[in-house]
Amino acid sequence: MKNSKCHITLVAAIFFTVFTSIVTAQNYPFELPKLPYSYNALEPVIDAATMEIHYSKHHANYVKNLNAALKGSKYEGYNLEKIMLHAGELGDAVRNNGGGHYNHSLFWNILSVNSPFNAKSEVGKAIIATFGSPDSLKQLLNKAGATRFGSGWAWLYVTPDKKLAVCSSPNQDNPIMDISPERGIPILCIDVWEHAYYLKYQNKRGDYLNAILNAINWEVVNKNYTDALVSPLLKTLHGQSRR
Ligand code: MN3
Repeated sequence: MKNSKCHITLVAAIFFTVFTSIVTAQNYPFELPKLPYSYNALEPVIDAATMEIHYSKHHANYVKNLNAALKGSKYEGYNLEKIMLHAGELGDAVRNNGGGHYNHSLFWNILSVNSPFNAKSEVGKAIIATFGSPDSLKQLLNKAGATRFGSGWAWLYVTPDKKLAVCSSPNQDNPIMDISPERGIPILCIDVWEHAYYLKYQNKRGDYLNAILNAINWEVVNKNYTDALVSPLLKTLHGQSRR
């Protein structure tokens, strides 16, 4: 029993280790990644109907529209990382759908109702050192999401000088993009588009934020954090943001 549990944990760790690089290294034609759990896995925080529509319609459309926008263009050979680093020059269709694909791929992977905050993990220690406590971080993320007018995202990201920071972005923008005023590698994101919560929470974005901030997969966020610290992308962002 102990061995099989250990085996499952190891397989999960390998899966998540390769997630970030797999997504940003993807090339045209882009593909919808497999959802890492069933549609009802996050209930009662996210209902199965919302999850199914969000993943199989919204995310699938970003992938489809990204491929359509790139087809035959001189950017067809760009991987997802390069698309985001040059989002400002590739046109709105590539920027919005490329961001939509990356953001949702990250979002599905950082959610879980069964992976509590661990103060002894690397990201746990960094969060306590930076924000004081996980609750203080949740308040900042809640505020970032609640005050983003219209559609967008709230982010926890690693800055080019390896610090943790919180911001929000409009539409499908993210901190990797050259057009973002805040630059860094995202390690946790919350979708605050109405399509992410309206069926269950209607206009109560604050209730959705309170609920989903207690459904974070902290094991994955820790992995994203330690990966980001040694990622070549962080050096690229450091160079770009100093220009
Ligand atoms: Mn969405």
